[in-house]
Amino acid sequence: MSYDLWYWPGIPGRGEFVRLPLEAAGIAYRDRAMEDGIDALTEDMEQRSGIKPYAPPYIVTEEGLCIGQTAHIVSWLADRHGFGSENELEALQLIQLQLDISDWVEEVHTTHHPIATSKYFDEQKDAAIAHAKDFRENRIPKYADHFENALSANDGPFVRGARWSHVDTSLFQMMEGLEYAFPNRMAALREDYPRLKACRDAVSELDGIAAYKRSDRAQAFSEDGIFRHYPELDPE
Ligand SMILES: N[C@@H](CCC(=O)N[C@@H](CS)C(=O)NCC(=O)O)C(=O)O
Repeated sequence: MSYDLWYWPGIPGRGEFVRLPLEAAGIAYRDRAMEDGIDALTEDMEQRSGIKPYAPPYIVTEEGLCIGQTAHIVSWLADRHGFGSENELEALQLIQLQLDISDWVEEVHTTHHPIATSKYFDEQKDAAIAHAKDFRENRIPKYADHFENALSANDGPFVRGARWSHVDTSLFQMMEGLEYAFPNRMAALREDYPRLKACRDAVSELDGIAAYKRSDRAQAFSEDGIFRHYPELDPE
């Protein structure tokens, strides 16, 4: 079984939240726009009929089933491949946490695009500086507290305890991205969140993730993606 993952080539972006559990679980997939280019992605989106994904990332099965929305994709993959939970309450709580991560990702995007997604950062820099200050001071700790608490429910290093889930790979990516975008703020906060650090370390040590990070498939963060480092948004 293999999947086609469609996401904008050249950035980790939201696509990375889908790649990571696929890589961790050793599930075969093709990163179609990385292979065939951005035009292939826009053509694929245009030729779809019926109810379409609103935006990448989306995933397509060999049978042609097409699913969008990052949190929805990884929760569905988790059910199919056993990195969710067989326990109904726990499975629902994992989806809830994954949706919380989606909200957090959107807030990261808003730090550099507080006025309009369609405008450049330089056109909204003053608003971004004000918005990022609140994000650094209030929102990062509030979300981090929430996930530190979730990680305390079991005996770590993952939310479920010893077995990783789609929430852990997404928390790993959040921590990686925040460290890239807000290194000063994250350095100041790091000691306050030992469970998040342990989770991130444990995900990085999963065989599939370690191999992926060594591969040429892994893409670096940049100022084209969701997690962007603008020094004005993370003063010392
Ligand atoms: N909530 C969606 C958001 C998808 C999304 O915003 N994708 C971006 C790329 S990361 C995009 O292509 N957006 C185009 C648009 O919003 O017009 C998800 O989590 O998958």
